[in-house]
Amino acid sequence: MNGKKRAQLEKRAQLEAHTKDPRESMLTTNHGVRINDDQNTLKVGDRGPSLLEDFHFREKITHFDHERIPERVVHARGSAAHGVFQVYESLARYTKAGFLTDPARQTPVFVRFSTVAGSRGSTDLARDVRGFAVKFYTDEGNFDLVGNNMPVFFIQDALKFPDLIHAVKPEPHHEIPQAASAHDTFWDFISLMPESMHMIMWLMSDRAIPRSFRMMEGFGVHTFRLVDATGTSRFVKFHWKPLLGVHAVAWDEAQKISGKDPDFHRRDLWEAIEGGDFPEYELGLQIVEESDEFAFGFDLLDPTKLIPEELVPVQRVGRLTLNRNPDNFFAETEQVAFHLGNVVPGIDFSNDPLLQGRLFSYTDTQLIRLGGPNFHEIPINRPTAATHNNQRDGYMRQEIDRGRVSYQPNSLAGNDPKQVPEAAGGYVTYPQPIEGSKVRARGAGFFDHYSQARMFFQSQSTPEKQHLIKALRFELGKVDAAAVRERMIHHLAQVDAMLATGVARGLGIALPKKMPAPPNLSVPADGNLKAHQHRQVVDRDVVSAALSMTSHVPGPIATRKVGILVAARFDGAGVASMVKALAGRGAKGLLVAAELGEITADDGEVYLAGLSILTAASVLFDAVYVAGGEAAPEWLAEADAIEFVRDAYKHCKPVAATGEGVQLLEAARIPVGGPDDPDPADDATIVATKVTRRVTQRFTDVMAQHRLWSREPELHLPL
Ligand code: HDD
Repeated sequence: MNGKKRAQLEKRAQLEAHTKDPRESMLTTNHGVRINDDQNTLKVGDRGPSLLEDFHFREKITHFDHERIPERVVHARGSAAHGVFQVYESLARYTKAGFLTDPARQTPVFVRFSTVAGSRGSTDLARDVRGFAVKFYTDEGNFDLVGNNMPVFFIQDALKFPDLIHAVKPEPHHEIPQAASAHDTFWDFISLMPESMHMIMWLMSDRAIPRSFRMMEGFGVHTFRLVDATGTSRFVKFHWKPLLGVHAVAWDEAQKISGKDPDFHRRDLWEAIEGGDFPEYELGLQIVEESDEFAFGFDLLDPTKLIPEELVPVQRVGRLTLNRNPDNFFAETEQVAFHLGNVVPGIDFSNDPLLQGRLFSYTDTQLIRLGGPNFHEIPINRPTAATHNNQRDGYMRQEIDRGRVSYQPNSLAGNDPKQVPEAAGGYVTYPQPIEGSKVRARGAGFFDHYSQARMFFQSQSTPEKQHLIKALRFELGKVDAAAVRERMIHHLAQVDAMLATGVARGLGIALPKKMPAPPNLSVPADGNLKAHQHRQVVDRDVVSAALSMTSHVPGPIATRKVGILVAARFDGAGVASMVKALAGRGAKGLLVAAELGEITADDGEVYLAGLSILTAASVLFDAVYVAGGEAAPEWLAEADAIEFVRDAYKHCKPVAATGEGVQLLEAARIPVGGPDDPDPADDATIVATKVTRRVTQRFTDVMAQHRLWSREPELHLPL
């Protein structure tokens, strides 16, 4: 939060306190009795003992003892924000949903981002899938789009979800490790689940360590249906495209951020919204006509497959803006209850077996988590659309239902509330014709587990491939069971030879000459696994540019943070013009000094250093600038300062230094470049004797590339 905004908020709070009815400031029990002493329990004499009749003490402690509710079994760690959604133009050609057909309508939303595996208090920077759950409070009822930041999932059938989660959660005997998939039970399970391979590619990629919730894509994952006013249904995949581009941090950085600021993503979201930098995403649709259901080499119902954007383009149809932080974390972020079954007329389900299973799980989980069937009455879950029905009672019922009639049909209350005809907005399920035998089986098109994994890997840029290989080396390197590691290498060899070789080499495993077929525990309906297993759904060398983060428009540098190292008597004019240039492009320069507090520049100007080399590290910034000044060489004796710039360089961030500040880069053995180097993609640092327009221009231009991944040393893998 900037100083001005904070001052405004404090002033508002003071004003509110001043204008409040004095009775509202009185401390009371939950039953309204005014409390005279909240410092001492009731005792016999001032040295006790305490008395059981102290109703104020008993009430306060009892409430405190019951303050916690069970955390979510998955996605426990979350951060959320309020906002609005508005469609650009009517989508009546696809759907009758009011919020998608009326461009004048602003639909309120509540969005919760999360990690999957960790507990409520775990680090934001775990390598993990991020939840991206959106509740639209539409005029026709709540619609929940409960997605992730990856477009596919680990498993094809919801029956396997508890197994997946048991495997990834901390191991049950010693509850280790927290918020990490790098352990035996996760990889044991995965090595026996070939259907996970595509998702594993995503999880091992940098998508699993986003720079910010504001800079990651979202996906509804499953194929859904849109139904128009004539009753025509089309298949749809939902996407969210962030306007700030799609960005990640480096794995080494993620691990360090987890120590320096485990709330990094939560803080980033909160501060951006407080500062008026509202995160924005466009809603994207991939529409597939019913007649094209079988036009793809894979099954649209298989949640381990995506539809390449090159085959079906993503149409950007509306904008989501997050513009308000929650007032209370527990009341809103913790108590919000999402459910895929919350749909509105015009949106319907497909038969994806994962989706179908989820339709059961979400309400079920809210019942235990929120303690009863009335969680829809909690303010954050309450629809803005009116509700009337004959459901009654239950724990914590808020509504005072009137009258004696709570059944339908009835004549005593005029048959109220009445069923609603479709023409008046009644929800009618799409009448999909179905025929078949009852079987425990999967569609024949579900059995190619490697082609899209390969497509993903081969679509990555060289640095992204390297990161993926290193991530697998890291994760499998933490696995003790040798057989599990080897089994994974067999799978990776089905995906891509370079990938398998690269990982095997890091693990010190020789690639076996003959790869045994990886295990496949699921069997197709016809029982003939072989017939389906190696069917290529995507040509061997197909790439989809959209899968690489580097192919996305990088987005502006607005809201990016630059750590400016300053020592006593620093180059005031230089720092001022650097901060101004950054502000000109919406970025923020923040002073980091040896100690917190006032620091005087060489021109006598006094600045406030809000961060010190002890409280900040370069992993918390997007770029680094070392200011000149006569005391700048004092940084050379400071190991933390050397690490500050060395890490920034290692994490491929833009680094600049001027005047005496350059000495720190030299001491850190960082290659230095000049502001006049012709190639803006140059991976060297920017150094100059003083800050000029050319320096600030060059620095902000390099920042616009966000990361100079080309700076990374290559793995040099043989094929
Ligand atoms: Fe789930 C929470 C996303 C498969 C069962 N899930 C949950 C949340 C997200 C997702 C974003 C957090 C919602 C929030 O912020 O409160 N889940 C997914 C996606 C999946 C998926 C994108 C696959 C495409 N989930 C999945 C399956 C099952 C569940 C197959 C069970 C059969 N998920 C749950 C749950 C949770 C949940 C246990 C825990 C807390 C909650 O629902 O409200 O019901």
